[in-house]
Amino acid sequence: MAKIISGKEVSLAVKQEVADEVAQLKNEGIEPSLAVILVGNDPASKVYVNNKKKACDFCGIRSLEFLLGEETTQEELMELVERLNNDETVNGILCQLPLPKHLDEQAVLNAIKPQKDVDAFHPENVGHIMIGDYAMLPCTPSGIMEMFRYEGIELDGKNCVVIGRSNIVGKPMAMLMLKENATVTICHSHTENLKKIVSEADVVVAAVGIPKFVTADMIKDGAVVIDVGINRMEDGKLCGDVDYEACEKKASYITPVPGGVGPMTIATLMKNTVTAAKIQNKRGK
Ligand code: L34
Repeated sequence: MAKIISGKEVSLAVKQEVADEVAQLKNEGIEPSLAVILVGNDPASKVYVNNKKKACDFCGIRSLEFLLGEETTQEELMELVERLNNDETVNGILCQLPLPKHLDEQAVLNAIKPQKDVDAFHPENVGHIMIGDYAMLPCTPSGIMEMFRYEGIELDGKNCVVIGRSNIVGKPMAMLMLKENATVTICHSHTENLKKIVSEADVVVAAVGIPKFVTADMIKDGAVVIDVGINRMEDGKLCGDVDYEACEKKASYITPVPGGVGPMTIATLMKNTVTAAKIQNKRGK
């Protein structure tokens, strides 16, 4: 039986710390603020953006929401980003992904001022992460590292396997675990012998976007299993990339969906917003 790593519990601890720091900053006349841009009507994105707003309220961070129609043009979106870049009262800018198909995602991410890039998706920030010298980290991988720290899970020398190679999760996740001296393997849709590779892992991070992709026969006894997937099933229920019921019997630690990695993504965003506010007010890194 695995120990369940509760994203609710860990994220609450992180958000509490952030709230304390925000209170202190406000005493010094600094009010951290986050602008979130949502384009279109994706129902999942709406839920996530709403959860971000709630977390801002909890932490005392000022939040601005820009809800733009599905038919928004690239030019309009770029203009909004530019306006927020130049607005000194805005510390963090996040454009919720995915964007509608007609919009160029990378162009938008490239336009966000690196100092305000609380997702750490701008090429300049991605570069900092490659080198291992950074102020802000992408929210999901960073939230997962926070879970490891909270539970005292040591990565040094461990065999870590990331399934998925996205710029948002897979690639940065691998870099962060590498920095902790893990031996990291990234698997993806073209990987041969994926099952064998995963079955040798001490830590598995699943970020593929396929319900129950990771089955119990792929998991080593005592492995740590982190589930990044949030798949919406026909019955409206959420399902991760891991066959939770079966893997839970073999793993030493496992994250649930919902209530696992998702809330951590949001807690880390709060942390990054405060970091951005401090940098912009010249209060250290
Ligand atoms: N720019 N786009 C940008 N930054 C991000 O960091 C994200 N991500 C991913 C999608 N697009 C993004 C998020 O915010 C995924 N993500 C995210 C955020 C919050 C939650 C899940 C994913 C979340 O709140 N999850 C809840 C369940 C919510 C529900 O009911 O659907 C949970 O307990 O997992």
